[in-house]
Amino acid sequence: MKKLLITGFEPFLHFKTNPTMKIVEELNGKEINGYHIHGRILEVDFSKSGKQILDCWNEIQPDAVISLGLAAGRSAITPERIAINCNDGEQDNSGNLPSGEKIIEDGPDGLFSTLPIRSMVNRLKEENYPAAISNSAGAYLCNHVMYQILFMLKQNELKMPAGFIHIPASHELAVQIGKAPSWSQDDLTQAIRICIETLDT
Ligand code: PCA
Repeated sequence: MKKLLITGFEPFLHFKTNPTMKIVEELNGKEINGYHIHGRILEVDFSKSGKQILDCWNEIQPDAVISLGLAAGRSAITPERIAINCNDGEQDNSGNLPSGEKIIEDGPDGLFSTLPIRSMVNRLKEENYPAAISNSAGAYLCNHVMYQILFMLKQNELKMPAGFIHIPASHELAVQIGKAPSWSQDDLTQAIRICIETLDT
């Protein structure tokens, strides 16, 4: 059976929970669309998360990689189109405060997702889940891990579906932060299940 590495992130900034963790916990060990799911949680730390996702890849030797991140304020599931070679944003959980440095000194400016992002969005909409392709994953940790995994795959000429999907806040998180569009945790998980079902289509 093929293997899918799916990653989520721990809570960060002022968000006391991260709904990506619950999705990963829920899907870990399941079999979907011919993939056995291996779930892992990454730290929100510029000095650690890149190595963590590459270590997970080495340990599991997956056939596909989907990383998940919270984009509080977005109202739809948004597969990301591209990762950029840049670290920027607010302090991470360890106090690192990047200011536009390159992730890989001589790496390409951008690396495109190899997930079937258009099919994912179409399938989600067919099932009445709001979805759209996003043209920017930002420059924070989500972009960072997306760039790290895509760079490693490109360097090693490994062809497999890999990329990143941002998700809206859960209701639980929206109650905490206020004024954010939110989805039920079950709908978030179901939407990611649909994305997995879209792999290889
Ligand atoms: N979202 C952040 C980092 C962790 C997460 O879940 C981001 O969009 O970069």
